[in-house]
This record gives sequence, C-alpha cells and structure tokens, in this order.
Amino acid sequence: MNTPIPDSSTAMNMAIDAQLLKTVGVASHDATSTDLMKAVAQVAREQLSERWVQSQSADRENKARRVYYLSMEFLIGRTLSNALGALRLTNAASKSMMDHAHTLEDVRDHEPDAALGNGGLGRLAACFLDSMANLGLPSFGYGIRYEYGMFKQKIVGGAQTELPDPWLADGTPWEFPRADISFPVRFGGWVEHIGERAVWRHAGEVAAKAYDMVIPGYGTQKVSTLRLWKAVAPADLDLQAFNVGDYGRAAQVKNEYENISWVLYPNDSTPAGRELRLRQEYFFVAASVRDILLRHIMEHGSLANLHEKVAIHLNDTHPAIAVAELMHVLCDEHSMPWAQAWSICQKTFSYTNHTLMPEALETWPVGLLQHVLPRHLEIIFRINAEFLAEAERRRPGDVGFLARLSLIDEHGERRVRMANLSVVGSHMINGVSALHSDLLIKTLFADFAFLWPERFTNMTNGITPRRWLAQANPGLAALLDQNIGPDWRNHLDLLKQVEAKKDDAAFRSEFMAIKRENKVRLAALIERTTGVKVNPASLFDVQIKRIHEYKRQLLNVLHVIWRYQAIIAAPEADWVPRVTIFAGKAASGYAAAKSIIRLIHDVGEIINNDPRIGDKLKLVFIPNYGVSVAEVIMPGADLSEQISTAGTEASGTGNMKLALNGALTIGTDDGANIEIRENVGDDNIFIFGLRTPEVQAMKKGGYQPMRLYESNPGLKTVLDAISGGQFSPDEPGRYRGLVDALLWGGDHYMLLADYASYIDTQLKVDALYAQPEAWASKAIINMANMGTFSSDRTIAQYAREIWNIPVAP
Ligand code: 26Q
Repeated sequence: MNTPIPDSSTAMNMAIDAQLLKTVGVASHDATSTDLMKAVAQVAREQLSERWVQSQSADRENKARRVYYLSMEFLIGRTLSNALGALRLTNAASKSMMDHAHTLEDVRDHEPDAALGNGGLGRLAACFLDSMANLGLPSFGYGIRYEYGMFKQKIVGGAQTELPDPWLADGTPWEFPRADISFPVRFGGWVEHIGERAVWRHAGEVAAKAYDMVIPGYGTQKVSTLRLWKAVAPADLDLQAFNVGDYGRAAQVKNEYENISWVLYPNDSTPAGRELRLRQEYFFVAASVRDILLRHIMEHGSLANLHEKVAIHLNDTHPAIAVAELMHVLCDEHSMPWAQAWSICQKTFSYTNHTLMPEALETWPVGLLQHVLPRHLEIIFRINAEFLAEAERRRPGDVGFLARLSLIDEHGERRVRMANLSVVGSHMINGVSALHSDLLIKTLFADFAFLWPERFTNMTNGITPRRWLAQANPGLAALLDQNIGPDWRNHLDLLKQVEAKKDDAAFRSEFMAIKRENKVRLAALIERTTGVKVNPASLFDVQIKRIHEYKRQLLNVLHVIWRYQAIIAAPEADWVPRVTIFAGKAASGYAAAKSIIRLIHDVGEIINNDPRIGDKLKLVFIPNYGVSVAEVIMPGADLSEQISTAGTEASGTGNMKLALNGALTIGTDDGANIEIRENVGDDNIFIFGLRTPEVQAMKKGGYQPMRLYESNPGLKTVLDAISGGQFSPDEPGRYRGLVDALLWGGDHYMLLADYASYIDTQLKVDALYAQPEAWASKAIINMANMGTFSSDRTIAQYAREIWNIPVAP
C-alpha cells in the first residue's frame, strides 16, 4: 500500500497535522517552527521510505552491479528543502506553512546542518550521492555517524574559537536506525600462524550499528543510501566490573570503544597520526566491507565473482585500509588463495586523490599499525614484498625507484604510505581536475604511472545543480524555468541556451534584478552576523573556503589594504564601491590560519569605522561557514576569489558554485579554474599570476620575496602597515610573524610574486563593474557555460570509465 503523495495543500495540511500529533506531540495551533520542521520532515520521510524500499528490492532482483563510495566525510547540510524538491512538494509545503502562520524559509532554518565533513572533499561526496541517486545508479555511500560534526566557529574579540556541534542532540528526522544490521569490529592483539593459516587473536571489539539516510533523486523515483556506522560497546562488555558495582570502570571501558564515532577529525595543516583517527578509519571500513560482502553472498552465493558485481571507491586515502581488510576477510575467513584474492581486490577498488601537497599525504607509523591492526600490517608487508619484486623486474637494481614505490617510508620512523597502498590496490586512480591529474602522473605518482600508465585518469569535479542552483537561488531558477523550461535541473548543459540572451536587455535586467535581491538577502546575513551594514549596490567580492595558507586569503587582505590606502590617498577618485567578504574555518591547531582570521577582523575594524571610507570599501568575515551559510552567500556574489598558488588547489568546487550563480572569477591558473576558463572564454574571467611551470621554475631559481618588497613601494607600504601594528595598535607585534613568513620565511606560497598582477587585475574588475551592462552579459555567459560542472556529468563518467556501471545516456 502506497501512502498517497500529499501534493495538494489540503492533503499536505492533513498530513502535517497528523504528524504533529503522531510524532511531534503538539496541537496544530501550538506548533513552533521547530515542531513544523519535524512534522514536514516526517511527511517527506514517509515518501522517501517508500522509494527506498522499492529501489532496494529492484536492485536485489536485478542482482545489480553496485558502487560503494567509502568516505570519512559527507558534508550533507540540511535535508528538508532538498527532499521536498525531489518529491515535488515544495509548493504544497510552502502553502501549508502559510496556513500554519509560518513561512517555509523560517521552518527550514530550524534544521541543523549535518556537517559530517571538513570542506571540499566532504561536500563533493554529498554532491556525488545526489547525482548517483539522480542517475539511478545502484549505490551506497558508507561513512561514520559522528555524534559531533565539524566544530562551530565563534568569533571572540576577532579570533576564532571552536564549539562542539551536537547536531544529533534533538534527534534527526532523516535517519533510519537499522537495529538488525550490526557487525563486530576488532582491534589489537596478535597474529597466530597455524600452518598456512593466519589467525588474528584480537584484544578488543566494538559493534558497528547501521543508520541509513535516504538520498532522493530529482529525475527519478530511485534513491541512493548513505549508510553511517555508530560505534557501540558490546553488551557483555566488562560485565565483571559492572557486576561488582564498579560503574565508573564499566563506563570508562564503554567510552573507550564508543568514542570511535564521537567526533569528526578536523583537516589540519599537517594531519597528525592520531590513534583514534586510525581506529575510526578501520572501524567504518571493516563494517562496510562486511556489509558489502554479506549482500554479495546473499545475492550470488560466492565471493569468486565479487569484482563482477562490486565496485568500491576510496574517497582519498582515508579508507585505504579497506585494501588490507578485503584481503584479510577473503584469505583468512574465506580461505581464498592469496593470488586470487589479490586479483579480485585490484579489480574491485578504485581511488581518488585530492591533494598533491606532500605534508598532507596520509602515513601511519608501522608501530602504531602493529599495535592497532597487527594482521593488516602483515598483509601490507606481503603486498609490498610482492609488488616490489614485480617492480624490480621492470627496473632491475634501481633502488631509488623501489624506495619511492614502497608502501613503507623507511626514512626515520618507518611509516606506511596510504597513498601507495591505495594505488597498488586499485585498478583505476584519478585526480579531480585536468591539471591536478596531469601533475599526479608527472610528480606524486610518476613511478606508478611508469609501471601502469593505463590506470591513471582524470575525473573533473562537479556540483549538484539541485542544491546549488534550484534550491539556493530560487529567483534565478524561476527565470531559467521561464526561458528554457525546468529540465536544466537534470541536464545542466541546457543552460547553454541562455547564452544567447546575454544581449537581450530585458533578460539582462531581470537577471541583474535577481542578483540584486540575492545581495539584499546576503547583506541582511552580514548585518545579522557581523553588525556591519553594507550597501547592496557595491561589488560583492567573495572568498569562502577553508582558511589555508595555500588558498592565500592573505593575498586578498593585501589587496584590501592596498585599496584602503589608495582611497585615502585619492578620496575624490571614482572608486567602485566594494564589499570584501570572507568566510571559512581554520583547523584549531593551525596557528597561521587563525592569525589570518584575526587579521581580517582587525583590518575590518579599522576600515569599516574610518569615516573617510564610507561605502567605498567594507571588509567582513561571516562566521561559521558551512553548507547552509554557503547557500546564502553563493547567489549574492559578484566576484569569486579563486587565488591559490598555481599547482596547489586540486580542483576547487566553490569556484563552480559561484560561477553557476552568476559570479565572475578572479583566479589563478589552477585546479578547475583552468577548465572554467576554457568553458567561459578568456574574455569572461580574470586570470592572473604565475602558472604552475613558472611557479616551479621560480622556486628552483631561488625565489627572493625581499626583492619584490624593496622594488614595489605600494607593496612595501601595505606590509609595513601590517607588521608595524597599524591594524593592531593594542598589540603592535601581533602580525609580525605573518609578515616575516613572507619576507624572511621564503613566502612558501608566493604571494608577493603574484601581488602586482593581482592588484592590476582587481583594477580591471573595477573597470568592468563600472559598466553594468557589460558585467551582466559576462555574468550570464559564466552561468550559461557551467553545464559541464554538474556532478551528474562527473558521476556518469565515473560510472562508465571506472565503475563499469551502465547509465542511461
Ligand atoms: C587526514 C588525516 C587526519 C585528519 C584529517 C585528514 C584530512 C581530512 C580532510 C585530510 C584532508 C581532508 C580534506 C581535503 C579536501 O577537502 N580536499 C579538497 O578536495 C576537493 C574535492 O576534490 C577539491 O576541490 C579541493 O581542491 C581539495 O583541496
């Protein structure tokens, strides 16, 4: 029996009132925004549940080949609007909220974000799930049900402080606890070898319990599943302590296991090898592999054909221990011969790399692995021995080659290189933009690419148009619907049709009126969160992303200070009013990133209160950046700052979201900026600075930032103002370290090398913004050419070229 879809407003009102009574426990006329949020969610949940049941049984009957996306992070954000959109219930829900004396916008804002990720990599996983559902791919995402997601950022006295994010405190309407799905996950102990057999005598065990979230598609009735694991101490845990009444001890032991799924690890500048992080990685991987194998055996009765029906994808190296885990289960538990197991393993796994920076590559001390996963370490050693023997035959006697390929880094404390393990265990390896994938095979994985060139490929990232255009920018979505119909949601390439409208004065003015409304909404957010009033007629210049030295928020600040000084020097000049907007979190232990946040606040305090400046320049930092904040900022941006040192940003995805919402990009020749330029054309993007080969050459040739400081008086004045304490009069030395790192510390990310070109280019931005018609036409061209950056395109490509799963054309 199907629950009828409440797509009329009376049916919706009845369904909501029934849920208010049944699940929320309040009378309709007493319902608060939060109560209504829960009730609407329940109505949607019922529909999703039906789709879920149908999708599952269809895939089971078809014995479908499935893809399993393993990721430590899924940065989902809110679900309500997305679910209503997919179910085509937005209008009915909106009317019903009015009948309940509320607005859907207000009700929606009472849902906490599911912030189970740090940034780009986690949000990419969420966009990918959306596209897998949308394309009807038989698929699961697997991850961890963190009790606490990404920390909340609070600004105190201009500095970042971190607060916990207890997103589950009031429960979530979106999860389906699967009480019957639970797997033991073991840790520690030692390995016994009995003849050929290895037996892992583990020291402890924890239960992984499944919680599902249904991921609806927009273009289809099919859904995907996000299965998240929660760590629960086994029921019989330390009964002895419990029985003798030592509850303190019993609780302590319980916590030692359950802490595994407590909190998301922040992506630090250098990932410290923390034992709990390793336990998290193994915990979710072990549970997921068991779940996958169980489903496979139920459908096919044998593991010999695993690779024919199962594709497991590793989102970065975080789940790389899955390679050793699959070998462990196949060989030790199913008595499969090593060679057969290894062949299946390589055909089953594929791996995406998201970074080239050596300090960000994951490695684990051999000693730690020995302690936590002794059998897996043995397996890794055996994989390594056989692999190196094969490599040696290709280049006999080349010890450097073998040392670079080895899964073990032998310099100093021996460490396991998770990237090497991922490559060796996979049949396909990809980067996330054309440039990044090219650099991967030329640098990081050059030796592997020599061995197996056919395994390396590119899959340029994408974003879901449902959330980042239809949901975040309803005004623009409506304009597109009027002009080209609604199908762009599933076929973003159709946006190309509006390019012709760039010269249509009526379209242009509607387009800019929508941008203006979005800027008014953004200005309200700015005032609410920072207290600063900004003029929506100004150019809204936006840099929103994690705070990291390579992303060069500091270069942006140098430009702001340059502009401040220039306005003071020439107050009568015809300045284009500008608001520079930052948002982003710094990892709690990343001192330089935190110092940049503080500098932004200190500089903003001076500029925003300087009566000589007025509306000509404002500088604001919107706190607690996350998916929901991004949904307000993206549509209100005029200018998108994508200014990483060339060769450092693997792809970027915010660059795509901003351009899709009609912002022009000022950016370096880096990551996906390059492909954005190729799509929109050189005249419709502001590219500046050194390119990757020039960065490399300048580093080799002995880069001397001090020379630039001495030869560019404007730059000198800006840096002197910072280091001399002009923006921190209460503590003049506050930013000396930051400036010294540029002048004396080698300016690792070459801000000074790109400074002059950046300032010049910002002047070109001003000049274009002063011609609103020309600006509008370029903004339209940008939006119209973002079709290729739909995550539907990316996922279809993965499905065809890596996972070997059919997708409808
Ligand atoms: C590793 C070990 C221990 C603790 C944390 C981590 C960790 C966690 C998250 C390391 C890295 C991350 C996240 C990386 C990330 O977000 N990379 C970004 O991925 C995007 C999607 O491909 C790209 O667009 C960005 O360019 C890339 O920086």
